[in-house]
Amino acid sequence: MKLIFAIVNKDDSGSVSSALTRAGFSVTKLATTGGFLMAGNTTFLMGTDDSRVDEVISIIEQHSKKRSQMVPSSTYGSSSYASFPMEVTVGGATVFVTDIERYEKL
Ligand code: 2BA
Repeated sequence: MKLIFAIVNKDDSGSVSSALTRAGFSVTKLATTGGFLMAGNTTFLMGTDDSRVDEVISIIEQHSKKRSQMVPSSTYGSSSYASFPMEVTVGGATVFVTDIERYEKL
């Protein structure tokens, strides 16, 4: 069994959540904040069989869009007084898959 953490843009979270639920996965959504942009995103927590991990990743991929976002260059630690907006690409999704040692529903 695997535990999947998937960080997605909050604008995609409704669509990702519905698609995963429709496909029969149990999902927990956490409201999280990215350390770089300090913007809200959503982290999904899912426990599933090893054989279904690729299916989860494929669903998340289908429903997570890449976005360009402008950030002040001071976010990069610039020492200049002037702050120039710079473009970063966010998403589609960042996914971590870990082994579950023990799983209980009590
Ligand atoms: P944030 O940390 O707010 O990062 C938003 C986007 O800013 C990132 O998009 C990336 O394009 C850019 N970025 C992040 N750190 C940077 C840096 N030190 N220098 C330059 N650009 C940087 P994504 O890579 O798609 O990440 C989206 C969100 O996923 C992140 O939000 C963070 O919440 C999470 N995330 C991404 N990689 C992670 C990791 N290795 N561990 C934990 N969380 C991660």
